[in-house]
Amino acid sequence: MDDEVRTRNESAPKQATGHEARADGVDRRSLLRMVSAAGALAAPALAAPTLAPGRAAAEEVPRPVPGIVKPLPAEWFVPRGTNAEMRWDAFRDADGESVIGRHVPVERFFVRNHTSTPLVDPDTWSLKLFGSGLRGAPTVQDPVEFGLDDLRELPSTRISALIECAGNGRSYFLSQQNQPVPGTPWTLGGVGSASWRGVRLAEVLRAAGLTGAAVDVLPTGLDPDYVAGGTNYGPVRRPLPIAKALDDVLLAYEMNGEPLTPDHGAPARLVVPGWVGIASIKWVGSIEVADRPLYSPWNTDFYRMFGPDYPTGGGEPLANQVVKCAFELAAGAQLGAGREHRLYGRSWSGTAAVRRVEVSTDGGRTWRSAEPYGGSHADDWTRWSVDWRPERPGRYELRARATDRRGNTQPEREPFNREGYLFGAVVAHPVTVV
Ligand SMILES: Nc1nc2c(c(=O)[nH]1)N[C@H]1C(S)=C(S)[C@@H](COP(=O)(O)O)O[C@H]1N2
Ligand SMILES: [Mo]
Repeated sequence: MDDEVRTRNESAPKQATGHEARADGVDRRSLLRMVSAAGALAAPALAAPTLAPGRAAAEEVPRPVPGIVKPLPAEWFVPRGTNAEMRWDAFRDADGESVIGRHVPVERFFVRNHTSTPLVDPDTWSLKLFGSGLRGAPTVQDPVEFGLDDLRELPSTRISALIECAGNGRSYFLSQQNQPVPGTPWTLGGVGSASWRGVRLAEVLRAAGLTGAAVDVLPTGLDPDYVAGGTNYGPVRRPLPIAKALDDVLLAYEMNGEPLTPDHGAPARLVVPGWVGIASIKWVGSIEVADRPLYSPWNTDFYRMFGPDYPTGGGEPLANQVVKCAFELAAGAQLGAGREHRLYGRSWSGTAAVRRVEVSTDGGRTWRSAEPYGGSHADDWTRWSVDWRPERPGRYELRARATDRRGNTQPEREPFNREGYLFGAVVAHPVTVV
């Protein structure tokens, strides 16, 4: 099934892995905390935003997700296994004032980790490129290497782009359609927009000697192997077709104007605009460039559509995200009767800029247009608001529905797929008017 070349460099990163932890009789949680503290001393530029010096040693600091380095205050995040979901009600303070602009601050950005955040030393790290799609076909043992300084010397580019998990919205398969699906039960907080700076992957590939024969590239993460259901799937890695790699993919080393932090891929990650989050490999250690199609469990077993409506081996590997909307409001929020409220939300699509957003405050019977603000970009979300004056107390269901410039819109019901990927149907948002 899996005929790829293994690209793991065993000697490369310092990781907060379970192996070392168990060998020393220290549990993984304490080890990560210790390594994090050491990292904060050794690499202040990377670790400063994640752990304040005074807090690193404090045993009582709760870590709701042990594999994540940054603090996860309950007002901002919902812990979900190895991941942390961003709360949409954290976009506004108690008075309804906006506290988040176009970009989500790094400390509030959702985290999706298959295992745990590795601490990679930026001084000894290098990106290793090899394979049959490069001039001279360098091998994994003798790759073309770029250190962080080498990458910074290449022309840099800044983009605004969303990262969104393919499973974002998965919980609505069960809650709205009565279809149980396995996997992280995200509501709508498995998404975030940031400004990314780095070097275009096309630039790096060309500098490494890209040939016209290249078909696929395979970036591999330096995080610990992903083990599930008794199977070791190896390090997180997913092939990317050369056309997308050369189009708009960024090898990012900055997020919102600061060096990447450990949880978001330091020292460098891919940002693959419009595509499922798994394409945006964090902590990239190597990239194979091949003159033939490449495979890993992440484009064969995972991140394809499976189910009665799909071929036996699954649909094509997932690429673009679907259209979605979210209100900057808690589920079950209370609003005063007989008063004018301004409801805020954001809409996005993995295919094109959002063209229209409609909102219903009566459970989907009537719809009106929301007012966009702050511009609309293909790789980013569109912010909007709508005014609503509910006269009578009671329970209401808010709905928002977006359409992008290609005409993609949100259905009432999402066709089932076994893993619950790409839930794009209109989401009912309950509120209580008091
Ligand atoms: N190496 C590596 N890269 C990874 C992952 C991972 O677990 N390991 N998770 C992927 C998934 S599924 C998503 S949705 C995004 C999440 O990026 P974030 O944690 O910065 O929000 O990273 C992707 N890149
Ligand atoms: Mo994801």
